[in-house]
Amino acid sequence: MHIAFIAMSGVRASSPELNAIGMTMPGFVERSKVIASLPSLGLLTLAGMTPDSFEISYHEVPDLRKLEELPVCDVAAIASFSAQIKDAYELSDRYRTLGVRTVLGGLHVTARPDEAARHADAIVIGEGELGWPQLVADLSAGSLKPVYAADGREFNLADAPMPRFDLLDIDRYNRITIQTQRGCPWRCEFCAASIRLTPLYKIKPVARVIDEIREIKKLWPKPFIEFADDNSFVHRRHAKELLRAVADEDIRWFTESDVSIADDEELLELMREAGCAEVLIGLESPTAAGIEGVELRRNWKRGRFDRYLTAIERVQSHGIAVNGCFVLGLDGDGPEVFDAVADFVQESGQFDVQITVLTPFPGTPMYDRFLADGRLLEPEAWERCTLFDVNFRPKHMSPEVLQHNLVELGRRLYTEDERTRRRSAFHEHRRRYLRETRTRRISA
Ligand code: B12
Repeated sequence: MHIAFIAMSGVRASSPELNAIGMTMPGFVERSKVIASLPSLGLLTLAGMTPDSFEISYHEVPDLRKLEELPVCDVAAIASFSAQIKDAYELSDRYRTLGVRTVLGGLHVTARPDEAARHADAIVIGEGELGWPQLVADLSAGSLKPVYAADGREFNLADAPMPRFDLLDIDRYNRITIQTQRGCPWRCEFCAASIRLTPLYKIKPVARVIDEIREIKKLWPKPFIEFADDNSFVHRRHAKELLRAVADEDIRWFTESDVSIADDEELLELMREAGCAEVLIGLESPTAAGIEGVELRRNWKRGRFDRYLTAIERVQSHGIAVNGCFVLGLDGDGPEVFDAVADFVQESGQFDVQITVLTPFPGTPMYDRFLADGRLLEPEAWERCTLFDVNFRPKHMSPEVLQHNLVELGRRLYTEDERTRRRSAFHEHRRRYLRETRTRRISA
């Protein structure tokens, strides 16, 4: 029996204005090209749990309209996030008319299982590793069930399978993803990432992570790796053990973490020595009013806000570039936020900046609140869940003003000059740190 693992991939935006700018601005183009070529780690992981008795293959569908032929298979296991889920449904429906059975899973399916079940022979809700072994056993036994749910069970990352990186045409990728942790201690109201799969903060044993890196290096000797983590290094002991081990692997890598990494000089030094090139940090808003209440557990990000600038300098002084992310359209922010982001980026000296619009993803408290308040423009327009398309009524501006000013701010932030200025600000942070360290050493 042949299982085809098919990822709806590629990055997109619906707004024509944004698509126009995206194609011209160097900074914007570069970022989307980088992330667009990431493989689906979710599917490669499930492929790693599939018995050898199955024939398997891996495919990516950046644009369903351009897909000439459906990959030949007996079972299609299809992955997508919300933005492309309708394409995933259409692809699944087409397979089923041809008598091919289909399986859907992932963040969106977990948030909208009833909707997804209408388009598949089986759905997997929650962490895929929990449902997949039973699903493939049922496929072999000819007793496939419609739903495989986690039902409160938690997958232990110590049992994580080796993702099937060997299924990839490695030259197509400028980064490969591995996951060192899952979950996050914080509860940002809009977050639609792995906290929607597990309420826990889970770590993968260091030896397993190193095994995965070595598996990738068999295909790509000097890889650039993206940790598909939502918040690396929260567990400090695990983090430092991991970084000491990664340092011996001679790789360069990128990850996402919260701003508290700046508190720990030893951690920053270990990140640098382990080859960390850039860390993406969710700053969310350049204003105290904007960040107020975003993190639901204990307003944690508001508590860190006053130290954002120091934190960025401290991380960059260790030669680690910071990509600070801002979410535009938060309830505490008005039309002044666009200038505030530009001013903050200027003052912070951060190396890179990512701007997205507040996006009420299904399965998030924010989606439910906006739905209840009648603030969603089109409640089920999942194709607008791109992080770049406005799909709600902001509190202090119109949707049109938000959409237009996102593009205008993109024009200001992603010019060649701005990128050059940011690059030299980043290097200045490092030079200043080295100068101070030297002076301290001499005067000691
Ligand atoms: C890598 C990545 C990508 C890659 C994806 C690679 C690919 N080919 O699929 C690319 C660059 C293509 C991408 C594109 C986009 N992305 Co993106 N991306 C990520 C990132 C950084 C890591 C995801 C990851 O690898 N997680 C690790 C794996 C192991 O977890 P997983 O995918 O959830 O898979 C597990 C389960 O969900 C389940 N599962 C998943 N798929 C399937 C399928 C089946 C059949 C089964 C049984 C189980 C199953 O099993 C897996 C193991 O437990 C996350 C941020 C983050 N840190 O999570 C954002 C993230 C997932 N992306 C996001 C968004 C918005 C986008 C874009 C819309 C951006 C854009 N404007 O184009 C597009 C959407 C494309 C689409 N298909 O819909 C949002 C998604 C929110 C949501 N709920 O929809 C996230 C959470 C970022 C954010 N901050 O909000 N992205």
